[in-house]
Amino acid sequence: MRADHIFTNARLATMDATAPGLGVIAPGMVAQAGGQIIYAGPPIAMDASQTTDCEGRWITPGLIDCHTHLVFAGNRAGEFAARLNGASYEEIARAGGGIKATMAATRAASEADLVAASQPRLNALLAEGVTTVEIKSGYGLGVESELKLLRVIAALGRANKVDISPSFLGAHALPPEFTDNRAGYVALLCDDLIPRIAREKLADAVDGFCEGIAFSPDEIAQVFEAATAHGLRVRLHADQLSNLHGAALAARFAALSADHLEYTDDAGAAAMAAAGTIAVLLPGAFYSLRETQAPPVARLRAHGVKIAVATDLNPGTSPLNSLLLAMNMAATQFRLTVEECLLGTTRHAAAALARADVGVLRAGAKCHLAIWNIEDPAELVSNIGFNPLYRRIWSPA
Ligand code: DI6
Ligand code: FE
Repeated sequence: MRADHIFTNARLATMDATAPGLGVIAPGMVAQAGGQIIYAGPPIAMDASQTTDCEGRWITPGLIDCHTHLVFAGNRAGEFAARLNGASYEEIARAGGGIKATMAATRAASEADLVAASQPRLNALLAEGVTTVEIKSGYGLGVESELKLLRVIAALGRANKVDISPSFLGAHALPPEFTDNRAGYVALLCDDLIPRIAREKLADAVDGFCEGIAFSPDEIAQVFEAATAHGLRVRLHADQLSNLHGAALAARFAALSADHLEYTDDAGAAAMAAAGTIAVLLPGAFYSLRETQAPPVARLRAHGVKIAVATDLNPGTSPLNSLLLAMNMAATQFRLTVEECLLGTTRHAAAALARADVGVLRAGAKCHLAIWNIEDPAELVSNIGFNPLYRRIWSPA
């Protein structure tokens, strides 16, 4: 076996499901050929065109942020201040702020403006060893403006050494021009945008915001019927601010993930387990909104629901531009274990994106690596505001 590049003298946290815990192999090595891992295991002799001596450093799979809204214009710092003065997120949204405020700024921005505004946010994630990012539309809320966002997301994928997983989130908020015609907007999503997005392969999945200030379970079901009819998987912002049984609705459509879940009940957790739907926990929104009801982690564990952790990077509820800090928050705010946090930003996050070729160090996976200046993988969760990345390896398809 000959490799293009081998990474020797390392300690591996493979995240391999066939091994317990983090799948630690120490000492270990990783071999890459043609952009794929051809070997991850104890040191063996192997010819290679290039060798990197990792000097005992830890190697994990490149991290995966499986839930972001990082393409947007403007900022909502003023709303943050208003919430500190007692206004609620819902009150601000019902008064025309929130998502609609960012919609106005995003509609006014050109594709070039949006790429330029989003690139620094993406850079910050990549600087922390992230090699795969899910990015949602959802701030256009109209045909051309949503297509513009999906084009910007595709442009970011072409311009950066990163795997991008685009999601269509037209069902994020009701745009002002449809205030008196909810059914008309839902029909626009189902009959115009989703067929076109599926045809032009502009998104891998369709997302929705099932909440009193957004879309009802019935409206989301219509959107998900259309997505399914056009061969697109679904994911859902579910039970974030109230229990509308969004988790069970997501499971009914075999959703890749149900996200937030602060108000999900036991029936929702059981339905997710039966459907294999990943629970994506978003501590940035919980923290920024100063929520008090944490997701039902014990119920999710009891039912065997796989848990992922993401930034939910967005200008309103979660202006959190650090996946490392998101892991720390998930541990301290939601009491996830270190192992749950690390699996939650690797193997389980990959499952939320229907990717089996990232998030794990094993032969056949893409060679996306993060090499760390740490003595213990737990440092990736315990650190607050410190980035121990030594080197990020991303391999083109
Ligand atoms: N839930 C959230 O927390 C974000 N979207 C969603 O459905 C909020 C997005 C924003 O406030 O801009
Ligand atoms: Fe979100």
